[in-house]
Amino acid sequence: MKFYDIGQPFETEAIVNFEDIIQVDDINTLLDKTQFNMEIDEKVVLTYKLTSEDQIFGLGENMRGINKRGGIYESFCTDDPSHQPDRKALYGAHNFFVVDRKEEKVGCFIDFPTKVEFDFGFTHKDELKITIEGKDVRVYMTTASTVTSIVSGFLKAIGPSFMPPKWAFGFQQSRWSYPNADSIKDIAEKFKASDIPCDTIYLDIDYMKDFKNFTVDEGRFPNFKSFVSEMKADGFRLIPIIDAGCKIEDDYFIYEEGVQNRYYCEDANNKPFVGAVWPGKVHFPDFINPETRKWFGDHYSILVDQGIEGFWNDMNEPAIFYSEKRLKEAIEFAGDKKDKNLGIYDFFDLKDHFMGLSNSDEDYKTFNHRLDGKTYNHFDLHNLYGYNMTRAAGEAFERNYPEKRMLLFSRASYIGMHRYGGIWTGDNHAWWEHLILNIKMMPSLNMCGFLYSGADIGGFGGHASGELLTRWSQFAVYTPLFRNHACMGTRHQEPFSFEPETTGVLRDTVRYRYAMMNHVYSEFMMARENNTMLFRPLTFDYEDTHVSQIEDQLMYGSHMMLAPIYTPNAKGRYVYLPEDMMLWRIRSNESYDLENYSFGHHYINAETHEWLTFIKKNHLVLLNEVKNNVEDITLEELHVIGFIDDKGSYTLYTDDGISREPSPTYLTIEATYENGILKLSHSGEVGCKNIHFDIMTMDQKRHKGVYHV
Ligand code: MIG
Repeated sequence: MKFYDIGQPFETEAIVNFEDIIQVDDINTLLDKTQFNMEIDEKVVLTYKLTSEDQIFGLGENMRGINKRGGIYESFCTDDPSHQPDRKALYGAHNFFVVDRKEEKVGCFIDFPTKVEFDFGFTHKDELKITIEGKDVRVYMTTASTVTSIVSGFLKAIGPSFMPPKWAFGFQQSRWSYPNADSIKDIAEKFKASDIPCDTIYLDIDYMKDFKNFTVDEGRFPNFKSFVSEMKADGFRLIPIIDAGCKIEDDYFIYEEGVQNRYYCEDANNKPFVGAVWPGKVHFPDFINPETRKWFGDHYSILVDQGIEGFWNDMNEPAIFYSEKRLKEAIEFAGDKKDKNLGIYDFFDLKDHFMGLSNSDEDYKTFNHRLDGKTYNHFDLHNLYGYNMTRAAGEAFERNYPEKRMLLFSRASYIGMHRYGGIWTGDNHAWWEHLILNIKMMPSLNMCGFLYSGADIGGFGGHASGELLTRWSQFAVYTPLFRNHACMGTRHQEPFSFEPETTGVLRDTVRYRYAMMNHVYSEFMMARENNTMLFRPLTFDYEDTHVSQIEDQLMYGSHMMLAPIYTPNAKGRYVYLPEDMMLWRIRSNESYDLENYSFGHHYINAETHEWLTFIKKNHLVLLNEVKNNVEDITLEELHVIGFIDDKGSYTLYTDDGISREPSPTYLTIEATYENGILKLSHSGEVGCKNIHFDIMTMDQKRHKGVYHV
C-alpha cells in the first residue's frame, strides 16, 4: 500500500502498522496503476471510470448491499434512527473500499476526519467520484490481483481487533430500559425458569442518577455493588451504558473536574460548549486530547470497582438534541411570529428552525478541540469523536487492568477504533429489511476491522414479531456480538416474551449458539490473528461469475456458508452453491439433518424453526456441550459434524478467555475417508476426552461414533 499526503492531514491513527506501506511524494506514483484521477482545489476530488463489470465493496457500516455500486454515501458519523434505504450515513465513518475489476483490484482508504462523499456510480452510472470536504487529507491506494489480499493488507495495517472476553460471546439481553434492580432480577429469573442461556443483562441510561455518567441511581439500584456481585454469582454480568455528554450540575465531580481542567470542548470564547442530550444541558469531553481521554477513561473504574466488566458507549457521534445557542435563536424567531398571519413558506421556515436543531453541522462548527497547543474545529474532526471516546475507555482498561479483558463497544466509530472496542449498528428497526441489512453489512464491517460487531437482534425501534425475532436470531447466532436490544415503548422481545412455541424455538436457537461457542470464538480469534474476515461475500472466495450476484448468502470462517432466511412467512429459500456442500439443517443442537447438495441452484425448504447452514467439502465443524453460561462450558465432550470426500481437518483455538495476552492451545481433528472407511485422528491437547462424530461422506454414507482422545 502507498499513501500520499495532500496538505497537512490530521493524524487520525487509523493506520498503525506501516511495515508494508510506503509514503510517496508524487501523486502520480500513488495513482499509478489504479486508474484514479485526482483534482485538488478547495476540495479534493477523486474520480475513476467504472466498467460495466466493476463491483465495489467496503464502506463498513452503511446502507444498501454488499456491492455498494449505484449508491451515494456520506462519511459523517450521525445519529439518525431512521435507517431508510436512501440514508447516506449511519453512525460509523469507514472510508475503505475495494473496486473489484477483472484484471486488477484497487483498494482505497481516505484517511480524513470529516465529510467525504462517495458517489459510486449514482450520479453517473460509470463514474466513481469521491469528494473530500477539505484539502488536508491522506490517501492510501493499493492494487492486487485479489480482493482478499487487499483486505488482509489493510487489516494488517490498521492492527488487530480488540479482544473481548469469551463470556462476551454469550447471549446478551438488553432493553431501554429495565428501570430498577428488581426488573433486572425478574429478567434473570425468567431466563433461568425458561432454561435459556444468557450471560449479560444491560443497563441503559436509567441506571444513572439523572443521566449522569459514572453515577448510579441509589433509589432504583440500592447497594449497587452487592447487586452486581449477586447477579454475577447468578450467571449474569451487568453491562452499563456511558454517554458522551456530561451533565452540567454544580457539585457533580465530572462537571467540576472537567471545567476546572478544561477537559471539555469549548466555543469560540473558550467557554465549554453547551448542548443538550438526555441529562439536559451537557458539556462534551474533548476526547481528541490525550489528557481528557485519560481523565475520562479512568472514571470507568468507579463502576469497575463495583464489579462491572463491560460497557457500551453511546451518543458519541456526538448526538446533540439541541445547542443552547440555536434553541434560543429558534425560540426568538418563533416569538417574532407570534400573532402574525403566517404564509405557507413562513410556516415551513418556522418549522425548519426547530426540525433542524438536532445534530446540525452548524453546531458542530461552533465548538473546538485543543491538542498540543493548537485548536481544531469540531466539524473538521467530527468523525474521530466516538472513536476517541472508546479509545479513552480502551486505553484506560489497558492501563488499569493489564491482565484482564473487558467488554467494550461503541455506537460511533472511525477506522482504527476496532483496536479498542467493537460496535453495534445502532437504532435499527423491527423490520425484515433491517435483518437483510444486518446480513449484508457484516462483511463490510469486517473489511474495516470491526470483527466484534452485531445488530440489535429483533430490531431496536418498532415491535418485533416472534417470527422476525426467530429468523434474526438464527442469523445472529453467528455474529460475535449476540445481543437482543429494544427501545422503550416497544413490545417486549426477550426470548421468553412470546407464546410457548416461539419461545421454545428461540431457546433452541440460543442454545445452538452455546453449542457453537468454541467454534465461534475460535473462528473469531483466528480471523483476528490472521487478518481475515469472519463474514465474507461469496465472491471473495469463489471465482464463478454467478457468485458475484449473491448478496444473501455469506461465507463464515473457514468451514461454513450461511443461507439465512430473511423474509416473512418463508418456508424455504433459493440457495446457490458455488461447489458441492453439505446442508446442516439445524433445528436445535440435538436435532438436525445432514443432506448432500451439489453445485448449482436449489430451492430448499426451511420451516420457521429450522435454518440452513452449509459445511464445505472436506470440512468439519466442532460443537461443545451446552451450558447456560459461557464460563461453564468445558471441552471434555466435543461433537464433530462434517462433510468429507477424502480428507479434512479442523483446528480449534482455545485460551482462558480472559487474559489480555492469552497463551492459546490448539486441537486439530482430522478425518480421512479411504476405501469406505472413515478414520479420525487428532493432535494437540485441550482437555478433550471424547469426540462424538457425525460425518457425511460424498457417497451419502453417514458415519457416527465416538473417538476417544
Ligand atoms: O437517544 O440510551 O442507540 O441503543 O437504548 C437514544 C437509550 C439513546 C440510543 C442507543 C440505544 C439506547 C438509547 N440511546
